[in-house]
Amino acid sequence: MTTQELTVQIKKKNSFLCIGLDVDLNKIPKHLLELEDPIFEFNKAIIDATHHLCVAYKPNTAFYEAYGIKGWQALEKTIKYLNTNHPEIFTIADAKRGDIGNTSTMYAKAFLEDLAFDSVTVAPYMGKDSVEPFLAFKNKHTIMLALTSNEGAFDFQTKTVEGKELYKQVLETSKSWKNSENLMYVVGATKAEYFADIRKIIPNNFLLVPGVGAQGGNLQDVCKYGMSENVGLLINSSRGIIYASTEKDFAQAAATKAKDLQQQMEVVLNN
Ligand code: OMP
Repeated sequence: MTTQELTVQIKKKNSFLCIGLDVDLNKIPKHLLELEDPIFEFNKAIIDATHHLCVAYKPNTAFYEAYGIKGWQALEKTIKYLNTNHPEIFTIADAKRGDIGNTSTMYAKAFLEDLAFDSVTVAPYMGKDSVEPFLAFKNKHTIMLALTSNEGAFDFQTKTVEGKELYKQVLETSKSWKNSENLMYVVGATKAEYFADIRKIIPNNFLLVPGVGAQGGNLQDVCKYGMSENVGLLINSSRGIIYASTEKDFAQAAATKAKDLQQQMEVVLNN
């Protein structure tokens, strides 16, 4: 999917919501555990109830890898379900990969070719040759960590290196990489005060913004400082939406939470 197509979907749905599919078998409704594939059944019910309210889904691969082969199969079924029934929805494999080029190529194939996600999250620590293999995929996107939502972001990302904060070096340096038009960046919603500075460096790239909901980030502040001309934001909430209820009404409860965020986004878009 191209970023232009993504922006069209955002305007059509009045939403730039991304729903995180971080499935934890200890948190999903108990009646699903009796089914053959509880993870997929949970995702399918959430997708069926919320697809009209969001433009993206983001399964974090940790929540699938933790369950071994069954988890990976559930991830495969989930992405196939999305690509078959909702091809207009942007999909993110939140895997935070990155390695020497030869290995990164295989990671990129796994997520962008075999599983056929639209994008994958990548850590920038190993530099240009670890990220460019992901960028080589046409109409696919590499979402690179810039300023993350957690406390540990202050350990390295905001430290000054050669006169500039490290996350700013990451943004600036990556602009010169081959196929850098395929880059998006992760910026945490918990760091809204940084968005204005970030937009000075990358005015138009899409930003994946996790941290709204369970981590306490503020949607309005992110929009005020982070929105670009083409909207340029995908705001993610995982636990805040998918675990709204642990009873049989879980999918409906998730839809109610998603609608609440979508309506706030609609107000922002109409202003
Ligand atoms: P909730 O806090 O439940 O909404 O989940 C947030 C999701 O976004 C999880 O899958 C995290 O791993 C992911 N995430 C962050 O929370 N912070 C970041 O800085 C980056 C990510 C991410 O790359 O998506």
